[in-house]
Amino acid sequence: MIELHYWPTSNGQKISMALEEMGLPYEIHPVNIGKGEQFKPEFIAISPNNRIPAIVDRDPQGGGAPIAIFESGAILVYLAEKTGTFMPKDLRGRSEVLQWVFWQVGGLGPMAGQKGHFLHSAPEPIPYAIDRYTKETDRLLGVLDRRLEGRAFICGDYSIADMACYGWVFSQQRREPAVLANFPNARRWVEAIKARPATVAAYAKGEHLTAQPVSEEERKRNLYGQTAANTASRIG
Ligand SMILES: N[C@@H](CCC(=O)N[C@@H](CS)C(=O)NCC(=O)O)C(=O)O
Repeated sequence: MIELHYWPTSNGQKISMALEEMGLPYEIHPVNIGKGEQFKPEFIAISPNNRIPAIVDRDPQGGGAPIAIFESGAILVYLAEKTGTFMPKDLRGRSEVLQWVFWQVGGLGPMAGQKGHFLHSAPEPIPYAIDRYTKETDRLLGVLDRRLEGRAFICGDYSIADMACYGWVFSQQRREPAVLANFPNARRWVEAIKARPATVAAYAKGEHLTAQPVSEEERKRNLYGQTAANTASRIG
């Protein structure tokens, strides 16, 4: 059994998508990041960066003590290796999938995340920041679109690279339908992944969680303005 410590954000959903695709039994342990549950000592024990997602595999290959993993890219690779699925085993294929997983966690996710922050959550509009992250996200969507030219998925068959990227493209498209106007390959790819039964199941399992009310003020207090000192004092 795998414990999934998450909240249904783009980073969280990629792991529930993978668990659904792989048919692994898992139980959801919600970490309401708007309420500050990412600072609880029991969560920090498995995710020292106070970020979701994290997993605990109670039945690791070869037995032994449960394994805790944080960082969504590392979790996706772990699950692909555990099941022998959604990542090629040959040198070249594996290397390609890893490159695109790293591209997402180091590029698309952070840039699209900052774009969303400065557009929708910053206390006042900062034109330079909005422009910088909107352009960089657009550039990255162009990279993805070019990669998908003549390909159904990012690296041959559907893989953890697609699972990593999907939520970051889908969540932008949901908020800003025209964002993919110039990217027909990415549009086609998003629709194909959206329709997969595992994607539908993963998103459905997270829906009831976001229905829990958290005031905007509390959410912003918990998510923004974290420093080493104030995070350490919250962890206790
Ligand atoms: N690089 C990390 C990023 C994780 C991340 O940013 N998670 C966000 C939700 S999408 C979070 O936990 N935020 C809580 C906070 O900011 O305190 C990963 O890929 O797992």
